[in-house]
Amino acid sequence: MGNVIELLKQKLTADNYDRLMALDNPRMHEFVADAIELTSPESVYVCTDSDEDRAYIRQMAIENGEETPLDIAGHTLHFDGYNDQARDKANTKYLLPPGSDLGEQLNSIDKKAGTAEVREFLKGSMTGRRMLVCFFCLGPIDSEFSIPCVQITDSPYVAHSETILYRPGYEQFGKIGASPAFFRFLHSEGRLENAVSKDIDKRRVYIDLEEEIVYSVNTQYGGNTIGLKKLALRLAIQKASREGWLAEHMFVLGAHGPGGRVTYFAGAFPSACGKTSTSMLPGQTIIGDDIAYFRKKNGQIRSVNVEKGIFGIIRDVNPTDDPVIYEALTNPGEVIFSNVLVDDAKKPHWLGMGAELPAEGTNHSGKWKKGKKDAKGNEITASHKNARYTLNIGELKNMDPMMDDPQGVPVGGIVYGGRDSDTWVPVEQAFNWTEGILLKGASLESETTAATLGQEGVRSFNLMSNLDFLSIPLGRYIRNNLDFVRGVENPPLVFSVNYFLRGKDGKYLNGMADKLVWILWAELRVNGDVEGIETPTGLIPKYEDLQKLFKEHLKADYTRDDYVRQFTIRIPENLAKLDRVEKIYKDKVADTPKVLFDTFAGTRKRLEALQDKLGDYVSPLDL
Ligand code: SPV
Ligand code: MN
Repeated sequence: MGNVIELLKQKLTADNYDRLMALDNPRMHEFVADAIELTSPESVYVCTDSDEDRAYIRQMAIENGEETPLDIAGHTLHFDGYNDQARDKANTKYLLPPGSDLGEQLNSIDKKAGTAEVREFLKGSMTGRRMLVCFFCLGPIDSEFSIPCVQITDSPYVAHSETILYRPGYEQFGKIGASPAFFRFLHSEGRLENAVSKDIDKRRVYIDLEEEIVYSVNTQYGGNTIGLKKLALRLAIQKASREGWLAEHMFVLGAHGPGGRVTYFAGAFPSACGKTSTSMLPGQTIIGDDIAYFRKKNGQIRSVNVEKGIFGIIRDVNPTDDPVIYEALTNPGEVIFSNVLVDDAKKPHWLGMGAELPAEGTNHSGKWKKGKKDAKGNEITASHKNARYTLNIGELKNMDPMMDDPQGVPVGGIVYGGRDSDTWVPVEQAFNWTEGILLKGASLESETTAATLGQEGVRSFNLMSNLDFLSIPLGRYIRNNLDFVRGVENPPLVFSVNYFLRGKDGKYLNGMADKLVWILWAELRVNGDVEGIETPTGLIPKYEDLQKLFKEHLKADYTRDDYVRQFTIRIPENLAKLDRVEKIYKDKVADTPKVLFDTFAGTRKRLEALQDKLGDYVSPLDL
C-alpha cells in the first residue's frame, strides 16, 4: 500500500480526517486505508462516541432501508435475507499459516488462499456506499479487562446494533496511543436486493488470528457481522490463552441470597437452552447474557460482561416466562427487532409471545400469509425461530449495579447446562473445580429439537457451549480452564443444571420457573448455608432445602414425589454419557489432557459401585 496518510487525506473529508487523526495509531490508520483501497467506498464516516453520531447511524439505517420504524418510539425492524438467518458455521474459517494446526474440530483454510478469496469478495464492495469507521470497547471502560476494537462496515444496521451492544470506544482508543493491542473487523454486506445481502453463496467469515483481523462479507445476520460478538470471542479466546485469562460463552448473574447477599454466577448453555432467561431470573440482577471475560485478581476470580446489551432470541418471550424483557419490548426505548412478523399497523409479532399471531403480514420471506411455503416446500413460520431483539441492558429494570465496574465482579459459582431429556439431575454441584470442568463443562451436550433438525433428541457435543467459537485446540482450552484456579483461594463451585429432564411418560419433570430454585440452591451452597447429598457425580440438594426454596420463591408446594422423580440417579444413562463423550475425546481430540480420562474412569467406578449396591435407578432418599 502507498502512503497511508496521503490516501486518508485524499479520501476523507477534512472533518472525518481530523477525527481519525486525533487517534494517533498508525496500525489503525493503516487498517482503514487498506479497507478504503480494497472496498472503494464513495465516502467515509468516522464515528466518535457522541450522541449525534449515534443518532446519525440510526438515521442512516432507516434511510438505507435496513431498518424500519415500528409503532413504538425507538423501536425499529430489521430483516436478514431468507437464507441469512443464523451463523454460517461452514463458511466461518480460521486463516491458517503454514505449519500451524488447530486440531480437526476447528474449521480452517490456508491463510494465503483464504485471504485472497475473501479480499476478492470485498474488492469494490462499498462502491457507491458510505463506509462507517466505528470504535467500541469490549468490557468496561478503563479496565484491565477491556479490549479496544475498530469496526469498519457499510451496514448502518451493524453499526447501530453495536452502539446498543457495546461500550463506546473512540475515547478509549485515544488512550491506547500507538499500541497494537486492539481487534479489527472489516464487514461488507455486498450486493443488496431489497436491502438484504444477495450473494449468499459468497458469504464468508474469515478470521486472521495472527493479525487479529476478521473479514466478513455478503451477510447481514448479527452472528456473522457484529464483529464484537462471536467474531471477537474467537480472537479473545486465542489472546486469553496467550495471556492467562479466560474468554467464555457465558452469562453473568447476581443471585440474591438471604439478608441482601449477592453472589455472582457465570453460566454456559448452548443456544436456545435457557441461557438468557437464566440471566434474567425474577428477583435477581443481570450483568450479561452472552459473553464474559475472567481474570484472576488478588487470589480471586473476577468477571465482566464483554457487552452492554442483549442480542436475544425473541421466541417464547412472553409476559409470564420473561416479564422483564417483555416489558422492555413493549415500551418506548431503543430496540431493534429482527426477523419477526410485522403487521400493517407496524406492530411486531413473534412465536410464543403469549398472544394469537396475525394470519398475515410481512416477515423475512416478504409478504407472508399463514401456510406460506418456501422454495423447498417447507412451511414458513410467522417469525423466524432465531428472530431476535437487540437492546441495551440499561433499558432493563434488573440491571446489576456492578455491571460497568472496571474491576468486574467476584465469581462464586459456574453453571453448565444443556438440553438433556434423560441423564443429568436438575442441579448438581461437582466435587471440585477439576471435576466441574471435566464432568460438567467439558461433557456438555445438547439435544436438537424437532423444530431445528427434523430429528429430535440427537445429542450434539458442545464443551462449555464454546465449541463454535474456539480458536485454540480443544485440549489446550480444557487445560487452560483446569489451570485457571491456580493461586485462587476459594475457587468458584461448579454446577450442572438441566431444565429439560423428562419422566418415563416423556413429559418434562420441571416447570420453566423452577430454574430459579436451582440457582438459589447453588447460591446457598457457595455460601456454605446448606449441605448436599453425595452421588457418584457430585452433590445434590436435600429435599427439605428445596421445599423451603420452592415455598419461599415460587409459592409452590414441592412434594417428596417430585423430588424423587427429578433427582433419581439414572446410572445407565450416566454411564452411556461418559462413554459417548469419552469416545469424542479419544477419537477426535488429540491433545485431550490425561486427567480427563482418569476422571471419567474414576466416575465410572463410582457409578458402577452404586449400581451394584442399589440397581440402575437410585432414589436420592436412599443415598
Ligand atoms: C448464539 O447463538 O449463541 C448467540 C447469537 O448468542 S449469535 O450472535 O448468532 O452467536
Ligand atoms: Mn451466544
